[in-house]
Amino acid sequence: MTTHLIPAERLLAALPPSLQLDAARRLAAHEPALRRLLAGLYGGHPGFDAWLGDLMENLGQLYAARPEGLRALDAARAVEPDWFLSQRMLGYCAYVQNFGGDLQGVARQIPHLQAMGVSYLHLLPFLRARAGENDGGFAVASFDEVQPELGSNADLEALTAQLRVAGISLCSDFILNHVADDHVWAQGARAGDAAMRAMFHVFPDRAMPDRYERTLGQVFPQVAPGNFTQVEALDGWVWTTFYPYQWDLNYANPAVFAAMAATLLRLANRGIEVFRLDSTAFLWKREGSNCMNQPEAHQLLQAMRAIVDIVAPGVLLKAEAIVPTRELPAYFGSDQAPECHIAYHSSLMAAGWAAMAEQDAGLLRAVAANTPALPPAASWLSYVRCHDDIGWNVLRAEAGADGQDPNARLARVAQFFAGANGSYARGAAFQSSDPNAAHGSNGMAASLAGLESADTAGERELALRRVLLLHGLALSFGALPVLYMGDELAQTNDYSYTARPQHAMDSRWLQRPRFDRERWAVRHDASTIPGRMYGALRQLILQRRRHDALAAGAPRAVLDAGHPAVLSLARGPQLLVLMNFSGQAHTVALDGDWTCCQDGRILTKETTLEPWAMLWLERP
Ligand code: OTU
Repeated sequence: MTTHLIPAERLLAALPPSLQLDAARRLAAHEPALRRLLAGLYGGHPGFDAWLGDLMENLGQLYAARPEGLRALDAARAVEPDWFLSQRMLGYCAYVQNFGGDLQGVARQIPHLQAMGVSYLHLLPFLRARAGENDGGFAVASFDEVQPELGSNADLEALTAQLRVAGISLCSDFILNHVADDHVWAQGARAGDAAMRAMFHVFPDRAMPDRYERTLGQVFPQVAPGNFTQVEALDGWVWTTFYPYQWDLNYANPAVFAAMAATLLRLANRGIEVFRLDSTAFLWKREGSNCMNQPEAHQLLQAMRAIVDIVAPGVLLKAEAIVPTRELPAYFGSDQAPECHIAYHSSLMAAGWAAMAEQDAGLLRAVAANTPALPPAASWLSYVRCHDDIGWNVLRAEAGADGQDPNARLARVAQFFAGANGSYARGAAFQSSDPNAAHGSNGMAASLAGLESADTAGERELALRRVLLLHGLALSFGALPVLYMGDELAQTNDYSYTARPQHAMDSRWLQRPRFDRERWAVRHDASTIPGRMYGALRQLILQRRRHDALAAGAPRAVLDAGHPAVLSLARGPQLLVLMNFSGQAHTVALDGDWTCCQDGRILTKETTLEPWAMLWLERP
């Protein structure tokens, strides 16, 4: 035993001499912050020093176990820490089962990803999930096993290695807010193990839950109302922010933090390069608050980042915090305490859809104005759709800023996407418990944009323009854009979930179809809808790669286009993106000459944007 050593030395002692010099450098850079953060969170616990020493020794073992190839990746990334800000970065997100059948099948799809220029693949949850209902894999039973139908750990390691060779980073969800009720910790808690019970927030009666509920929100108000679940074997109530079978972890307990940090590093050592930190906003509970975005949640993430910077510095952390725009910048941390490298810009995503429904880009302009520039090695993540609903509540502040009633306004947007009043959209309202307020909307992008309801070639054309408009926004805003599987082929809603009892109550399954191989087969045929979509999207992707001005960190300014429906986005002095969010043509004045990136036309003085059209212009 080496317990006589100070904590940092216990990390070094676990390493072979060949790794110690590097490790000492990384410790010098990050260990003081780590110690300060952990002392702030857990310093009051008896035995804190011994706990910290054990943690550092465990980190040392995981450091020593990091495979050679990944250590080389760490070194390469250290030389170029802003590598993921390039306009050549392109993400793609898919379910393993829908995209490739299993992990080996995903590996066979690598050529498809390369053809699109993808350099980042987010595979939705593939670790062993709860038996039965499991929220699409977001109820994890074991972080150390792959879901058996999807493959093995060997398949996972083989896939990450193949992707690395292809220049594609694998991103995996790291579901750190909760575990499934059949995870060993939950089983232990139910069996009466006190240490396991302490991994969760368990209350003997309704006294505390009722006090917390006064200020808590609800994520699934219809199918999973309330935030606590009574469990007979616990003889009490356990905190369950999401579904009743997803038990929130108690990060006030240092054992939870230490175990989850080690879990993340074990996965990193299998070759996962980016972790999508699921539900990061919810990690810390405070009575009298909505228990989101608490300062301690940020300290936890900063501590996790310091650990990654010491043990696996090539790894990126991505915040999935679906919160109002003003709460987002905090997820990047500060110079002294960096936090996540990447954060979902869900307000931007939602505002794009709202602009489409309102035929007015006002919400987009407001969100862009509230979006600060980021530190040098940090990036927003932009997207058009994902596996979740489009949550409208993140837009409340912007939607109410000009004196409008934000609830009524966002409810109208949600109704629009549910097809109300003859709208072209084919989607579903999600979890709206109050008909006068908005929660979220579900549906594939193409269906929401009118492709499913289109009867004529003209209507189909407009629907395609609308889907491309939102993709153009995601590709040009200055972010890491992530495409959602199926959108590249304009796949529409999948209604089959209604026949599956374990999915029928959750309309997010509308947007979780299988990869459509028939559409893929005709992707180069411009006489087909998938071919039109794929071809036009590829053109945008290729255009984006050509322009340094479109990199995530390059400057961005929203200009006045002279019409509320038109968004004018300047990316430095040389590049201008014009987007018409309305069904009317609009003429926009131009200063000086511009060349249209799409067709090489020279434009002077003004240009007319057709309904739902978009132009990318560069200085000649
Ligand atoms: C995340 O999402 C996942 O993306 C969902 O698929 C999971 O169901 C959920 O966590 C539980 O693991 O609040 O900030 O409104 O946006 O559930 C994280 C629906 C979240 C999702 C919401 C969400």
